[in-house]
Amino acid sequence: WQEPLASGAVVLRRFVQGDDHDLYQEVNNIAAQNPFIHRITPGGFRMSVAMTGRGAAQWLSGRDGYLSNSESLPLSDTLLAFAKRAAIEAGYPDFIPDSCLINRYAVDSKMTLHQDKNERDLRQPIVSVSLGLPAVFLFGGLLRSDKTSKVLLEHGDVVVWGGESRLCFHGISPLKPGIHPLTGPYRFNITFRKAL
Ligand code: MD5
Ligand code: FE
Repeated sequence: WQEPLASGAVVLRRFVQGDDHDLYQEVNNIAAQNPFIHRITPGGFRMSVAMTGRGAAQWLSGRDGYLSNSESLPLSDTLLAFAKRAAIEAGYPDFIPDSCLINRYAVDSKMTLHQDKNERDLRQPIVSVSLGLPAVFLFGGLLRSDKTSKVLLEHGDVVVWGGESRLCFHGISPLKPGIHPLTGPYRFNITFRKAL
């Protein structure tokens, strides 16, 4: 089912359905090639979220910024097809991602309020897939000081962030402990992006 969150942002509840095992396998395939790391923020703090990725998002392996397409490995057909299907469902039929970023949250991992604006064309949406343990998503406005609303994101939920919502401040509250049948003690979030 679709829930409009804001102008340009749509939650596709449980859109993953029976594809959850395949998507989780894709996460593990990517992590086998490019292990999860905890990045250090520009301010010198180790992030509680561990990250990996594929495509232009392989910047995670160390250096800053996105890789060019010629330096990066392509997304698998499974991932590409899934991301495009979600984008179409949300009204973005022209979305062709070139990268996916994968966030792994363990108990107490969180993401503080931020904007995603490293991508070249901010008119392109971001497709975000939640797997495993649930998390409280904090959805703000265009100013850091705008008040935030809370949205529970559960296993299989997909959110497509486009239009006016693309530059909204957002974050994730500290993950509560739990064990999920597919992912164990973790929440994974896959974001599909057109970075270049
Ligand atoms: C997560 N990841 O659950 C989130 C899901 C990230 C990140 O925030 O940067 O890796 S993506 C949420 C998102 C993306 C783009 C715009 C907006 C939210 N928004 O306007 O609220 O790990
Ligand atoms: Fe973000």
